[in-house]
Amino acid sequence: MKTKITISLTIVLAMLMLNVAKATIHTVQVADFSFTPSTLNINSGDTVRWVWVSGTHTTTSTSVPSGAATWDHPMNSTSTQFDVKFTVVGTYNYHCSIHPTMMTGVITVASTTGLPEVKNYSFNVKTYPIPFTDNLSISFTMPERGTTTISIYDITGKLIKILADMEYEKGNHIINWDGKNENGETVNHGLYFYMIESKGLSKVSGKIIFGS
Ligand SMILES: [Cu+2]
Repeated sequence: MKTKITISLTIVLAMLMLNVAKATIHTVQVADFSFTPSTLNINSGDTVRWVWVSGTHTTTSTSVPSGAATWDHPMNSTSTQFDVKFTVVGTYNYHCSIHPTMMTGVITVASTTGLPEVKNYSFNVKTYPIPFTDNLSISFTMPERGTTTISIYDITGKLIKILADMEYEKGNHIINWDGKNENGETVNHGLYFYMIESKGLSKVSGKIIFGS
């Protein structure tokens, strides 16, 4: 039983963490008559993948930062996918050369240099007491100011409670969970986990035990 719970938790954690590892390919759907999403904010080193959905179009750069490569590629039933890896920071405008006024898109590429170690930042999370019965404290450290979501999930990966979704200053913080879900009901005793996600920084999670 204990092994089973541990395996389930590991799978759930892995599923939640997957977003971080997979964040380097961004898909844009090409259809009549739009790029979706038309605006993308990505990091240097990320890839944008245009995927054909319908019609006859192109993805064609309009303006790119100095030093960056341009592109012009058909998107139709025989050319359904096209990747560009972005390594030069700046703003890229692109369009469909067949529908230049209707179909446009913007990609903004941000630098990641200087922040690589922060990407896997652990937030120095500590939870106490273990186990907790009526109030759990989660302490964490922000390496820099950032918009951060702190949530509680159950063993199946179901969201139980969003504790915070706000801007935190650099430094130490403590947030509490009273064992209640979004409806204010006290949840069953058992294994849960917290997740701390800060845009552009990192995403971490760990287990907590509610009740003995
Ligand atoms: Cu088009």
